[in-house]
Amino acid sequence: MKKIALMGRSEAGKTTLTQALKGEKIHYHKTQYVNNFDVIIDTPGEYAQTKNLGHALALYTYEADIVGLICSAIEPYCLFPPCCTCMANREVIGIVTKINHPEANVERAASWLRLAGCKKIFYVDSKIQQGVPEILEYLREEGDVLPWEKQKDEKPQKTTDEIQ
Ligand SMILES: Nc1nc2c(ncn2[C@@H]2O[C@H](COP(=O)(O)OP(=O)(O)OP(=O)(O)O)[C@@H](O)[C@H]2O)c(=O)[nH]1
Ligand SMILES: [Mg+2]
Repeated sequence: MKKIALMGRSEAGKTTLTQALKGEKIHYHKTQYVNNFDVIIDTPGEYAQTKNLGHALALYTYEADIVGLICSAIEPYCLFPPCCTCMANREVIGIVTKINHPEANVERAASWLRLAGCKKIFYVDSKIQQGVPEILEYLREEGDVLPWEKQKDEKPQKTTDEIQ
C-alpha cells in the first residue's frame, strides 16, 4: 500500500478513517500525538490548527507517498488556504467525511478541498465503511491483496468429518 498522511482539523474524522482503513472496530480516541503507522500517518487536528505545529505536518509529508486533506461535511469554514497543496511535493488528495450527517454540506466541503488544490476527492462515512474501499483501491500497490479479495480467495474450512 502507498503510505498516506491524514491532515485536518480536530474532529474532522482522521482517526475514525484510520480505523476504517485498517478494518478496526470504530471507537473514539482523541489523537494526542502523531501516530506513524505502517501505511497511515494519523495526525492530531491541533497540528493543522496551529501555525508552528503546521510546519511539523509539512515534515511528515516526506514520510508519506500521498497526503490526504480531510474536511468533514459539517465544517463551518475551511482550514486549508487556497492552493496550499503546492507546499507538498507529494500527491495531495481530498477526503470529505461525515457525508451522511443530517447537516452535511458535501459539495461545499468538496469545493473547499478543490480550492486548496486537490484534484481527486473521496467521499466517506467511515462509520459504515462507505467510500473506504475506494480509498484502499487508490492506495493499493502491485501485489497488495485487499481485505474483500482475501475473503473471496480463502477456501472454506474443511469440517472434521471431511478431514477424517
Ligand atoms: N458518522 C460519522 N461520524 C464520523 C465520521 N468520521 C468521524 N466521525 C465522528 O466524529 C468524531 C471525531 O472523529 P475523530 O476521527 O476522532 O476525529 P479526528 O480528526 O481524529 O480528531 P483529532 O484526533 O482531535 O484530530 C467521532 O465521534 C467520530 O465517531 C464519519 O465519516 N461518519
Ligand atoms: Mg484523531
